[in-house]
Amino acid sequence: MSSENLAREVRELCLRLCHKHRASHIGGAYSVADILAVLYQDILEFHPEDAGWEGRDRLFYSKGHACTALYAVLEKKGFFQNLLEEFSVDGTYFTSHVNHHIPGVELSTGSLGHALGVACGTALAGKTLGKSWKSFAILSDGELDEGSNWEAFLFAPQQKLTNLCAVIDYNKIQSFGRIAEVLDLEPLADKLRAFRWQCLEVDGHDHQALRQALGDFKTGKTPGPLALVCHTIKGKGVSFMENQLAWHYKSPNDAQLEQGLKELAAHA
Ligand SMILES: Cc1ncc(C[n+]2csc(CCOP(=O)(O)OP(=O)(O)O)c2C)c(N)n1
Ligand SMILES: [Mg+2]
Repeated sequence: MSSENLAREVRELCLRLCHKHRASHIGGAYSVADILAVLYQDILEFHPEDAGWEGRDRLFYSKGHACTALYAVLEKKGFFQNLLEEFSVDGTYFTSHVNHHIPGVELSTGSLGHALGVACGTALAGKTLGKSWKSFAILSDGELDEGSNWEAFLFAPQQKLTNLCAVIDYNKIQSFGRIAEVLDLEPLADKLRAFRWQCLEVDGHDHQALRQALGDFKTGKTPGPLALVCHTIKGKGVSFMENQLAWHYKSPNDAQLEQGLKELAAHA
């Protein structure tokens, strides 16, 4: 399957999950869907039947509120089944913020600002032990308001973590407004470079650009610590959700489900 098709299937499943279980955060799931699809289709090494395989690349998904996108891609890649039935149901592990009891999930997240520090520690362990696997963290832009991220941004170059990549889903919207209005991050790339990171900027919905940048990191052509700033659109893929703050919270009703599925299918 192509990463483009995987991303479309992930978006369809996110929509069904949020509709069926009255769940939130589809906007942030849609901004990161292409990033996850490229990573899981073309970049990361893993074995779904042996999720804890020692040689796997480690992906730490910091924006745990947008759990549907990660759960959907893991199910599509064969880590588990029955997500649509079990999501957010009492007694299952499919909590509505990311849960590490689920096969393929490295770290429980939802309290923002934690995954980059853990990814740093894991990268340091891998480097110390001479392992070839890589450590990735996926961050949202609003969560960069958390100071813990900036401690990790300081730490990684000091430790020469060439095996660490921070992927930033820069969708320009957080929970109560636009990033530029709530707490501006600009000039983000310059800040990261001043912290002595390699920093690349890409269109986070352009699969070829994502594949190139992430592939060069994975093969060692672009050594880390690498910050990949992905310019994205919150709600990308369904017209009435795009760039709309309300879709941080809303769950689709029956008519919105139908309309969304129609729009996603049109891109097949
Ligand atoms: C430590 C912490 N503070 C506050 C929240 C509440 N919260 C949930 S999502 C969110 C921000 C969402 O915006 P962003 O981080 O940009 O995520 P995305 O746009 O990718 O959905 C906040 C503040 C939280 N989850 N964790
Ligand atoms: Mg955001």
